[in-house]
Amino acid sequence: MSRYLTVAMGQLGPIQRADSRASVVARLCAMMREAKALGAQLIVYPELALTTFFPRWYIEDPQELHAFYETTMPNADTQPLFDLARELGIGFYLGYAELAQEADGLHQYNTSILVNQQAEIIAKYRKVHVPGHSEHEPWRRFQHLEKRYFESGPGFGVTEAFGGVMGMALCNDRRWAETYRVLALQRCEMVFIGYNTPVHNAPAPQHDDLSLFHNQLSLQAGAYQNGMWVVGVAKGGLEEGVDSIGGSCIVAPSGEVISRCITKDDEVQVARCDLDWCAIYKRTTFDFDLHRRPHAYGLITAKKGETLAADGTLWQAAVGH
Ligand code: CDV
Repeated sequence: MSRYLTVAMGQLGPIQRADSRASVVARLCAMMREAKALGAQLIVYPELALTTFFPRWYIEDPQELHAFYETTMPNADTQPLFDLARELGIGFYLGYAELAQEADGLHQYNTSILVNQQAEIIAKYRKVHVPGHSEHEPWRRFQHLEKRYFESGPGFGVTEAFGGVMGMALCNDRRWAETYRVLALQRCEMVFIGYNTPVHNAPAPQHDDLSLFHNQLSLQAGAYQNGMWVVGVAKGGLEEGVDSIGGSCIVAPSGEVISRCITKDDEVQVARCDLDWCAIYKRTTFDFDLHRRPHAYGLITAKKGETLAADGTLWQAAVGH
């Protein structure tokens, strides 16, 4: 049996600070038309896809900062994207900065939404692994103030849509094994992950040459070890003087990359993904019910100086307790 879903990556090139939302939405719409022409049922856009990656700046004025956030979705600027999606009958995943008025006040999240082919928002995800730092660190070439500008979201969930079980994550989430596993434990068959990743990693510049490798390594491992499709989509290129990786790709449950972007600009690539391929892995090597050993993974974590014995218990004799 086959359950095909044709998915497009809508990779973005840079968005400069002076670029209006309207101009960005026009770029997203152009890619949506191209995706439709290529037969896609869904297009995946990057993280923070409506603005420049503003956490690279230390911004003290709340009004100046909040200009980068959306308070409603859709809104006047993004409505054309929703209208086009409805006209074309194509779904989309979109990342943006969210300013949410909640009972206890204003909250800031790094958010993505999943929109169906009728242009209805069917799921919202708020980034869990918020990286970077929260105070101004002038020694860096540029800041990464996500911890200042975004709270961590509540967790990972799945949505039945597009003929399968879909999940969402954002950027740094893709480096964490837990992201994929928590989704896979909920039967996830395909996860969408938008990202913004500068080539330069200020706390660990020795990793700069490995940025693209680490991106792909994470996406491929997550796909294979969980028997799921992974769609990773970048905003790349030289944005406000900061060079970010591209490398958007679609990874099959086998861990193989079956489609990839080759530029760091606006670029659409598609893949025809059989959601039934997940079962080949989920029912064999990664049959969780049959082979996982949760009791051995331990609620026990070794602290510094302690050792875990083979059965997962703390081997206290080794440290003389
Ligand atoms: N936007 C991100 O989450 N970026 C992070 C790094 C560069 C801090 C990432 O893991 O790619």
